[in-house]
Amino acid sequence: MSERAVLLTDEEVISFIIRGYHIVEADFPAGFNEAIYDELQQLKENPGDGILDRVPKLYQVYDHPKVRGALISLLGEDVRMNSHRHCHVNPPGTRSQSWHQDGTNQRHHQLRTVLAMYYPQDVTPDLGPTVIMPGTHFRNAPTDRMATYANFREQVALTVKAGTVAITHYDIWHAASENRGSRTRYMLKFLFSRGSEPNEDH
Ligand SMILES: O=C(O)CCC(=O)C(=O)O
Ligand SMILES: [Fe+2]
Repeated sequence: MSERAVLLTDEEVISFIIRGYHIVEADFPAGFNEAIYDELQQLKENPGDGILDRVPKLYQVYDHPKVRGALISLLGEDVRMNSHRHCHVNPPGTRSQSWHQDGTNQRHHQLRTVLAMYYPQDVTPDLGPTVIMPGTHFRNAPTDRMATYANFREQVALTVKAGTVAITHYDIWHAASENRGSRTRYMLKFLFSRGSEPNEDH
């Protein structure tokens, strides 16, 4: 039996609704994040959706009580891991991505899907952090139009500690930034969706 989920407070849920993201700093056992980093480095090709089979330790990331609790608070007890997932590899020397929303905008008055982005290494400003723009999850924007957008005053660079899981609304504007550092920055992007409608209890 897994440890009890640590749910979000009402303030944290309200903050997510307004800003479109919530950061979880998970306390994994010593050496856990480093072991995942090493396994990722040994992959000969990117296995796409198969990343969970290739690196099964990732189950423990999304089963962490604080991660599971945040997902339950946002998407209900019946929250489901999506079969689509991806290991985003940002090696030294890459250029910044353009601002974008993933896939087709899924705008809906209820929260349906989130991205849960796990970082197995510390992400310093030079190591190509993911940059997100709070509040943009309600704003449908064609990727073409965003191609000329540069820095926003209120953008947030996810400079985080190893073991952090950044949970965002699926529609938030985001981009990988350039990696000026000397090692690869990984980000594991998993999707979670609501499995059933909210009831009176939650
Ligand atoms: O690697 C990142 O930080 C973000 C990558 C991304 O958003 C994408 O490729 O869709
Ligand atoms: Fe993306």
